[in-house]
Amino acid sequence: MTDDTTDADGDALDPDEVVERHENQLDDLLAEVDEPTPAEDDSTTLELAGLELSRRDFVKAGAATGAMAGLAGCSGNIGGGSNNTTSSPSGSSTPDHKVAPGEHDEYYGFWSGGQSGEIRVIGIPSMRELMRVPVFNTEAGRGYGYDDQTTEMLEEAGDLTWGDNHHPVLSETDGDYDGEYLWVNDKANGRIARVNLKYFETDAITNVPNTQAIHGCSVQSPDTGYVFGNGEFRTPLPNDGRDLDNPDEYVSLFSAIDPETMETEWQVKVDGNLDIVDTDKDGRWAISSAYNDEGGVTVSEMTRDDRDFVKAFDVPAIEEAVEAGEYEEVNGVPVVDGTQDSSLNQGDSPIVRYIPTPKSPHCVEVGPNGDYAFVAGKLSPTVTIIDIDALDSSSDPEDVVAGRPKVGLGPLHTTFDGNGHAYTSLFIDSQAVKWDIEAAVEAEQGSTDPVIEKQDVHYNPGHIQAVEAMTTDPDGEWLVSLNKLSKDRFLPVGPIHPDNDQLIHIGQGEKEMELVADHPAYPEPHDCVFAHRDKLDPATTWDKSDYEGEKEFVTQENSRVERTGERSVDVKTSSMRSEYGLKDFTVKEGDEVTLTVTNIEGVRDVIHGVAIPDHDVHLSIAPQDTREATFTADEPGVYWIYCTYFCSALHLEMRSRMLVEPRDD
Ligand code: RUQ
Ligand code: CUA
Repeated sequence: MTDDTTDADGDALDPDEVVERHENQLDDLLAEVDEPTPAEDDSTTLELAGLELSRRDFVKAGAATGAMAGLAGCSGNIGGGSNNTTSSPSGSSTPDHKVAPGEHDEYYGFWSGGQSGEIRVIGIPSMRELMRVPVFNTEAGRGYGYDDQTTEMLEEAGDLTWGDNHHPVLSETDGDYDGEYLWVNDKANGRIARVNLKYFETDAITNVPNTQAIHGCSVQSPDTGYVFGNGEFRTPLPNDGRDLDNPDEYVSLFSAIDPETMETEWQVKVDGNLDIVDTDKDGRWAISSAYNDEGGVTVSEMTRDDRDFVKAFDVPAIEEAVEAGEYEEVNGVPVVDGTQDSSLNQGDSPIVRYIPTPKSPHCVEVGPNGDYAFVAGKLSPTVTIIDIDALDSSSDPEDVVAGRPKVGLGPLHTTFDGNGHAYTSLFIDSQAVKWDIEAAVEAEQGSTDPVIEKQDVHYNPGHIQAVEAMTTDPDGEWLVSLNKLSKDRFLPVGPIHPDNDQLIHIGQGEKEMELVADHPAYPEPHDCVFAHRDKLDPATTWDKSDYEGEKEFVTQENSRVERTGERSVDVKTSSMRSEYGLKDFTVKEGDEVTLTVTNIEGVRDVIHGVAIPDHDVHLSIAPQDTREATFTADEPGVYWIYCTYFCSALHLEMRSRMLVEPRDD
């Protein structure tokens, strides 16, 4: 079957042309379907009869009927090859993803919240949202950005009110999740944050020097040696007003961050815009997808050439260069030159290997056994398979490409079931495609033979993740497709529609893919990562030794008011059911008040809150935790302090008073 996305040599055509052609085909088809024509086949008519004919449904209709799929011609694979089937439940019973009331999910899912700047914790397979962890945003429900500690952390990280978080990654020990930490990038502001999974709280945010947009984020396997961040936007180095309109001098930076201190240890400047990064399972190579090796600043400049280059960073070689002083220091960080012309990239052991891919690919994921990295084509309907061992042994960059199967239109992200299959999201086809990795390595480049099956999803998908797919031993039972470009699948709620996460059953990779659940999601559920529940051990109360020396543990007995200056006062109080240690306290008009509150409850579950009307104060305090808020008492009067959690039958009576005396001087 002829393909409309490549020329005779298998090279991708101009991307605009491909997309435009595809859209036109869809439009033509919709027009045809709008005018009912006599069916050649009764079952086709029945299939189509109940459909609301919108673009979102259309892909489903096309895939469900061979005749329509043939017309669509939008994928070389739909209805095209004997081994390419579109999954249909065909009488199989729907796998049960329901989790009974009171039962727990098997997996924690950590969703990056996109523009919301938060992390969401979602149970799999139920898809129930369990918790939201504010990261780059503020969130009154958890007092995040209201208590002193989190406010200072946000201020020190740039004093910004939001982030665009894309890629959550979990800490590893021996290549498996150890349940300690999660890191996530802020694409909008070049930051990386860490969430402590003992408390499900953000405990550090670092503003990575010299970068404007951290896009890819990954940990160095197998033991979280570094957290890597891909600087996507090219800027002058340093970006201090020099080279404003001289894009030849712009660079993007690959950054290595110490997971404990969150300091940036070193950076490597490279050609092109860095996209996503993953590491091999030994931590030797960090592999980044990239686009715009042209160094352009407009779309046409960025897509001028047929090729872009994946960057494979040889981590020990870069460490040696840093050790040997082969860097320039910029804003306190050693920056090693990894551009193609760098002296460090000549010879047989370059610090960064440049591997050609079709232009403007997207994303890279390393498979579970660490043999291959997979780079989705985005504009090309292929996935480039990189042989990681060959990075070391071959001097010809073309040799490291182990395969390039043709999987469908708009491939963006790939995930794994641990049984030799890859699953790739197809943005334009609105499908998840399952294909055989070894078959793809053995097949000719551009072959569709490795494709096993396609599953329709609704809306255009972005990330796709199977359970524990990023470990060395994926579980492969469930897969989530995170869809983009929300349209109209749920009750309309105004012009901005809910996004959509879809749960697909894949068995251990031996089953046909089956869509089992649809869930609306708040914009934007960008990416997710799953850990089996046995790998996490969250605390049920705070361990006060974790903040000893930083914050006081205030008991009922030592609740007190201490004047610390002419215009400053410390107020320290406990909280328990159903009273505060201080029934009231007096300060003076204009005082800066630092209020410290400890929740002295010894049992789990009992949270207390502290709200002071008109002072923008809210603390949310778990058992055995202490929180502080600093504010100015600028209006004389009586202010009722109340608890914001309904903690007992006497919750409404759980109160204290702040008495603000007029200042006469
Ligand atoms: S990558 S566009 Cu997650 Cu597809 Cu940021
Ligand atoms: Cu404490 Cu309500």
